Amino acid sequence: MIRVAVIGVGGMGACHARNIAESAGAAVAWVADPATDVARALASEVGASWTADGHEALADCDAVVVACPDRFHAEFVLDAIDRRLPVLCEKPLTVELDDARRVVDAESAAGRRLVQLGFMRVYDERHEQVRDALGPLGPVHHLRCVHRNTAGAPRTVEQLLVESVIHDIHTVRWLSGDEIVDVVTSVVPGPQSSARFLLLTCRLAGGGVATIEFDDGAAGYEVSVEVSAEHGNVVSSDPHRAVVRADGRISSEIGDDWFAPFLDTYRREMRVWLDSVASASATGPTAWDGFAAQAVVGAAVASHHSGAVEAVDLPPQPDLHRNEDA
Ligand code: ISE
Repeated sequence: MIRVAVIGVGGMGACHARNIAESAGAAVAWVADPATDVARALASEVGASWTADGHEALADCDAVVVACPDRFHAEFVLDAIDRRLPVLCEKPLTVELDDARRVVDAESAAGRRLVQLGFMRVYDERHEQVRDALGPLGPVHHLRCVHRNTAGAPRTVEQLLVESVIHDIHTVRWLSGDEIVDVVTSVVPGPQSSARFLLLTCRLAGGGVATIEFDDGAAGYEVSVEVSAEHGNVVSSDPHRAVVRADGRISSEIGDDWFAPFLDTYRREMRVWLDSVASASATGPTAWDGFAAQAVVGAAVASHHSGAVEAVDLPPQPDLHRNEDA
């Protein structure tokens, strides 16, 4: 039985804890969060012990899920690596690039992969279909990600990039198999000092280009991808929703929630991670993927301020993360 400590009881922590509780061969040993009432309730629901101190939980478990607020990710991932515990960390890996570098270095020094990063689009069937279809189509010429979010509280350019667009940055790297070498960011402002719409134009190391369109105040939540490659073009399928013909119109519901469309994806992500813990061989998105995506965010923020094309400066990739799924 794999005894997992879940750090953080927000939406993602609770989702992961419930998925673990329903998984064969695994149990939630600890739920750790200072938000006592919510944490205690979740702990009793999934049959776990509760603590306010995540490090106490790490001292008594076989594996860790880090789903606390982004700014605390690095602290817990580094502790997990130090204890040689496998860790599934929610995206983003960290908020600061230097912290992401520290995680990559610590894992390299440990000499084996311990971190799986929560870039969960890679476990989403609609994205997997695109990846599989691209296999025989040759080099990517243009990759287009469209990410329509429904407005919550107004957010800054930096928040949109770190909290949301980072998914699309990973999708670009994963589907193209390329690093992003430079980026230009265009912003349509929202109310006060918030941002409403971002367009990132990225050059890829292999000569292709990628564009990421992100709307934080769309009419409904939608994520899609379209890829033009040397020998063909692939467009992700629509999520299945009934098409209604009534009153002289054809209509289909979009939905405004980012969580519900991915419930199966989170289950699959958890199953893959638990299997990798059981076989002591981490798979999936790496700490390097988290670092590289964070470096693109840094260049995109710089481009927003300078109005110019900004290079993404990546150090050499450590051997440990080479030849892994991007
Ligand atoms: C949210 O945190 C997610 O992870 C969703 O997948 C993403 O689409 C959304 O924009 C984020 O805010």
